[in-house]
Amino acid sequence: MTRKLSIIFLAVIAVSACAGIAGLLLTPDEAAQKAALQVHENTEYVTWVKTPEQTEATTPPEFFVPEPEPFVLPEGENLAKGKKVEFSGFTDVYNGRQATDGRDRTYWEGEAFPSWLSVDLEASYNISAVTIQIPPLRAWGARTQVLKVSVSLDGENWTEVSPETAYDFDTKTGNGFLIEFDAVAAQFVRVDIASNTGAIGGQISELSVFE
Ligand SMILES: [Ca+2]
Repeated sequence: MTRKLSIIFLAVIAVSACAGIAGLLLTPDEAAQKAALQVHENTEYVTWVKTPEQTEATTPPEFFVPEPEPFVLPEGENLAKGKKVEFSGFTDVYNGRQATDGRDRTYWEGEAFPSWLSVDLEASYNISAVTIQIPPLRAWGARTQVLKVSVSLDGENWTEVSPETAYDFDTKTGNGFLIEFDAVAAQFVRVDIASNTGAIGGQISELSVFE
């Protein structure tokens, strides 16, 4: 390499180094502006929007999802809690036993319509109310179940105490219903579900029975 070429080469290196150092010495604002300009050069159709001034995080009203309302059980002992059940069938792991386990997030789901589930109270009681719940969770969208309630002393001969009715389950109203009727002696309580807009079968997370 000739002396002249060596000088030119060293000059190029020096200029490049100075440019690099100048880039490193940009203030944060200058660096951000430079980065934005580079993006702008590479994206012809980008629309730049200035972010609004705000002092705290905000959520648009249409994005707000209210907390589920708690479902309040009647006073008194739930005679069905922990008691044996029989049922028409079940889906996946959603066995009927989960309808009387005392936990409102575990549930029974029938595999087809009509679905039915009954509980044996193990003794006769003068009962006057049942509650039917599904899990009180946001993920459970609103649904309508058409169902009726019957009672029995022997598990074979049934008396209807609440006629077939459409119940609109919604987390806004606790995802549960209290069904009251004239007091009647019964050892068995059965729920027949004719349809459910939210699943392929009936769904109950807790069937509770009260005197
Ligand atoms: Ca349960």
